[in-house]
Amino acid sequence: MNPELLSRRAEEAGLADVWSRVDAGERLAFDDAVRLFEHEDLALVGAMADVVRRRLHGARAYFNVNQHVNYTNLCNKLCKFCAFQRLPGQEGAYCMSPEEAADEIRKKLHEPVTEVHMVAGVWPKLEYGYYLDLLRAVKEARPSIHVKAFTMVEIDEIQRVAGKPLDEVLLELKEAGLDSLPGGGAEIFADRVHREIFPLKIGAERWLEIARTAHRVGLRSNCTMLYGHIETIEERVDHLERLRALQDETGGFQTFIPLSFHPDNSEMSDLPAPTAHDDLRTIAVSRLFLDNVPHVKAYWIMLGIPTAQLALNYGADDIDGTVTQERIYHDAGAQTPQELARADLIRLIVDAGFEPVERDTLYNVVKVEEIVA
Ligand code: V47
Repeated sequence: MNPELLSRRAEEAGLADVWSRVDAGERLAFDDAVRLFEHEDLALVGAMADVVRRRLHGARAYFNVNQHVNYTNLCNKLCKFCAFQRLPGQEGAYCMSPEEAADEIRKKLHEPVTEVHMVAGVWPKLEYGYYLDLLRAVKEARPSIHVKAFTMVEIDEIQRVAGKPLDEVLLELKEAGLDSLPGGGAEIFADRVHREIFPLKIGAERWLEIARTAHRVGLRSNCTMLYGHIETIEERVDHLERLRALQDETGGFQTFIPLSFHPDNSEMSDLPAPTAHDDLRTIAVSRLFLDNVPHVKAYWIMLGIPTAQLALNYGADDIDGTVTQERIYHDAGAQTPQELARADLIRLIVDAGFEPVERDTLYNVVKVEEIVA
């Protein structure tokens, strides 16, 4: 939308004050974000986010060539939203040995994979040495791979079994091959939601403390928000505000990934999944509010390909990667394929009108694709 039209539309919609802050590159307040979430004109909110997205990244849309290794689905946290967790003896329960995880990496040696995304359930019987061996085995199988592993929730557990100070544990994991951390496990920071749907898992303070310490020892991470279940709009904005405050302090978050709740096969399967409308709005408001986080990811696995493509016009600049072997969302009913080829990712970005840029995990450019009309 051209700036004059946008300005006029914002005026008519009662959002002139918010638009003037966006236009001037000023920070939005809590109430601004609530108003954007509640405003009926989604296209207008999206157009504002698109201005910010293009200011930061032009027409570039990032992707990477990655693979997922979910090393175990054993978990004692019993989060109500999760369809992936199993207890020992339950059908489908598994735990990979470090060598089995490394086999998953070896299976893809013929493909130009640059990152492994390795997350799993929390299982207290796994010893500290298991996690170190897991990292070493994966790195040995493919020394050039970037290992993005362990959410803050897993790090909390790893520190518990290590019995050492957090910074020491993070440095030892780094030494064993950990390169950065994914953004999961944050869910919604509000205590009310924590108590209600994931009471056994770490809460906001601990999640933020681990992220702060990881950033301090030189590990970058992502950050997430699981939305579309029982949280209120104010609780979403509170979550975004706490992430923004930590980012002001450390600058260690690379990408924000809004995670759209998938209810199937979970204890909350009676709830409807968020609509595409809500997905696009959440991406747009996140882009506008998180002024200090460089990237916003539209994770195609959970949004579906059409919504992920549209999201590139609503503030997102990244669609994640080829993925291969994702299990958390597919157990929760995701209908998307389990992997996309590099060429498919490029095609879907070009079809959406953007310029595909293959990145590594730290957003160094691997390759800018020639766009063939
Ligand atoms: O922490 C679990 C969420 C997260 C469900 O950092 C669910 O690049 C929706 O964090 N419906 C793990 N969400 C995934 C994650 C992630 C994904 C892609 C990229 C990155 C990154 C991180 O998935 C969990 C939890 O918040 N989750 N179950 C569900 N039924």
